[in-house]
Amino acid sequence: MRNIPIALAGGVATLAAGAAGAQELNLICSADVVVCERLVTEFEASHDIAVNMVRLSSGETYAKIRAEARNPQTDLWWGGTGDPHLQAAADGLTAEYQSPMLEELQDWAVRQAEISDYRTVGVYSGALGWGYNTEIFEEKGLTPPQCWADLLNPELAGEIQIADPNSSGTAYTALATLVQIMGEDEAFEYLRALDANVSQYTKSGSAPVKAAARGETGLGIVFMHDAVAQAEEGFPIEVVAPCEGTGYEIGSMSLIEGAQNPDEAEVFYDWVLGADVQSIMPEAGSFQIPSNVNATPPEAAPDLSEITLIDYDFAQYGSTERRTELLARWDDEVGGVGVE
Ligand code: S7P
Repeated sequence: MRNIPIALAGGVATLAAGAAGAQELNLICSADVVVCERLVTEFEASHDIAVNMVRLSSGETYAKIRAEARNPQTDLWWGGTGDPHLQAAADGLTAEYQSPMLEELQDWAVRQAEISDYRTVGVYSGALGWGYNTEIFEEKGLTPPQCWADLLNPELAGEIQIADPNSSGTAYTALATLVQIMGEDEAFEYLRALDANVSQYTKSGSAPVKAAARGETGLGIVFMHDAVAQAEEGFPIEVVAPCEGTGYEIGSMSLIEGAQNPDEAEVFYDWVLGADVQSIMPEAGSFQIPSNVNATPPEAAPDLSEITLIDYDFAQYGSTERRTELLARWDDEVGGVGVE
């Protein structure tokens, strides 16, 4: 990983920066920081390209790329939920690219490319649900919720965390999922009622279940694979797929329009779609379903064929109009100040 220059009194020091003129890549990674760092390490070990990586949540990345549209500082955006990638594509913020690796990908990953005119592509998939701390629930005599409706139980007051959908792709997926299951007005009525049980709207999507794992809250609404990651680490977390059905993500990747290092970005893009690379993700605590048909899905990954999945409308909920409208309504009617 290339180190960033640090401003010091009297000058600028650079810690172990790459040689002048060396190839480099500016990457934003929107998945868990552990897998982001693992990918960078593997890539740098096999390529002569230094990677400057920043981990940002999906909604934050969209906002940054949009703000930098006239002078892009990012070359490639890997991971994070598909909706903001689709919005960036529709806004012309990401570049068209048809990777030779497309022929190795699952249909859902290719469809993500097709609906964006090849300005994004699917890299993994996973369903939304929650994880709860079995010890806290037992100690307090709480009934483990199995359905979205159960989360409104008054006995769960202050026990639930979910992220802020402005910064977090996970929380936006939850918002869009509830709208698709219940209808828009009913979903906002539900979210206002849920607010009574929510102790905190976090900035990052997986933070709620990390807090539940450490006993800071009872339950976190997250992608099920992020709850699995905590259970695999040995924390007392039980993973739930909501009984009414649930939404899912197609985690995506996009090249930035006007990138300073487009060739290096394409090298990483093709490499990270490879079966071998996708198969190492579980070693870094990442339990999504990989998009390469030849990659080995993690044994601990939730089995999507056993979960009632809604027919998530990615084109509609990834569109600028719908995403902007839903986020504005969430700000008006539910609110929340992002922390962490
Ligand atoms: O941790 C993996 C993961 O859940 O993180 C991504 C998530 O959207 C990033 O976090 P935010 O909710 O904070 O945006 C998912 O794409 C991925 O599966």
